[in-house]
Amino acid sequence: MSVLKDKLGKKIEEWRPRTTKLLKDYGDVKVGEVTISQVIGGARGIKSLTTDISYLDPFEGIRFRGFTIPEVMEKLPKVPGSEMPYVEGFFYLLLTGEVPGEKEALEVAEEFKKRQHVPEYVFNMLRQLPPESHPMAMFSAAIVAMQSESVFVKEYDAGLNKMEFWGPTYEDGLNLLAKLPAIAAFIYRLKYKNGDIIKADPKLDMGGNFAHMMGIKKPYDDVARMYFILHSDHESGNVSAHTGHLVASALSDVYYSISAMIDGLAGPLHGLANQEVLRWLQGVMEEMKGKIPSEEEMKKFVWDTLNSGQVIPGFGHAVLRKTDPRYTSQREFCLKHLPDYPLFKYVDVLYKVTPPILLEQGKAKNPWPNVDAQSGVIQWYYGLTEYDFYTVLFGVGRALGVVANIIWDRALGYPIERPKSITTAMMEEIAGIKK
Ligand code: AMX
Repeated sequence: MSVLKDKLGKKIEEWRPRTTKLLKDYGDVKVGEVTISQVIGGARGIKSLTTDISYLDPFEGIRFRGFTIPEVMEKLPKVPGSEMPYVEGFFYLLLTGEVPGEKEALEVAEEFKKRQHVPEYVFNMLRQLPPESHPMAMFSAAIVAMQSESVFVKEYDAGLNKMEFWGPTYEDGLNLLAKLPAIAAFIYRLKYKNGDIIKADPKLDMGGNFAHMMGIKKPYDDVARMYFILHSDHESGNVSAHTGHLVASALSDVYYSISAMIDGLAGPLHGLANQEVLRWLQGVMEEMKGKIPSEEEMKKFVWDTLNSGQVIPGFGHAVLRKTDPRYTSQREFCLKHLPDYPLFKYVDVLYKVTPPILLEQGKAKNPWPNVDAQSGVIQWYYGLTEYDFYTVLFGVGRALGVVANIIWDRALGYPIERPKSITTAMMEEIAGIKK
């Protein structure tokens, strides 16, 4: 058994009694109340999910296994010659809650390498899709196409004990994660580089190999590592994470669950916002004929968008009530590597003018920028200007967190998810509205 799986097995054995005790002895203890605005309003803020992989504080932002983003970047072992940690080491942290040493990170990297071969039928299938297919549709299709590879399905069909479900889920999860960079890079090269595919380099780590297969030089390997880590997890109620968990709760395997997760991420209010930000900024750039707008000029673009009934992409959040630390990390990267890049200056002016305008408009509960406001600029700077590909990068990262969650879902025996609906008439009655 691999070091990671062995360690995880021990953690699971230690953890199970905690969940069992809560359920058995404290199952009736209330954790909150539900209001009509929450029922109509997308279940916002209802505490009805549990995960130990990450926690999102509205004012502090995300913590992965208790660590802030700067702590993660500082504590995890770095790829030699790079500023950023091994993505594989970060996955070890997400799964086990322990910071790996270099030895453990390298062992996970080896595990991924062993599993990275993508079956040829996936590439053949992608080649058959219409050329106008969105990269997210291609990505989702490629993942679900591999469903017949599921180890979980084979073992389940052979009569697997419920306590053992997590083992083959782990195998499926690692098999899939290891293949995602090659699939993503294939989609990119097929769609935008005339199908000129670059083969994987077995010597490289996940981030390094991805940059290599994309055909983008250093320090894009570090951009890839940073990007996958930052986008990995945001507790479990956001659309992509929740979709992955929900589908997996029916004991659908990791391929079905992650494909569905990708579909949720593809919406403009969620992952697609990073593409929308770039599209919006390009519109401003065209109107400004490339000149950096003054704050007054930028204010006009923002108000015009709001007055035409559209959202400002990259701003606002359902949980956060401050600037997203994922935005801040990427901003720091920009300040270090591309401080004078015109598109970064645009984002900077946008950052200055938008929050006060959203406050003045008085609708958005959070006027501050989220992860998506900054990420496209970095990609653009390193030559990845095909912005409808950006959400695929988000998807590779998000899969790390969702796979970790699904493995733990199976380990702790979380049941099929099934919230209850009520009718409008029932709510009117609860509210005491007289007919
Ligand atoms: N621009 C304009 N209006 C906004 C806004 C923004 N950036 N953010 C929120 N609002 C509006 C909402 O549309 C809503 O208007 P309504 O009352 O007319 O329906 C009102 O403010 C209240 O919304 P909210 O409670 O503050 O936000 P929410 O929880 O309903 O939605 C989010 C959160 C992210 C979908 C929303 O802020 C938004 O649309 N932002 C722009 C798109 C974006 O950046 N999405 C990416 C989020 C991060 C991610 O998942 N990748």
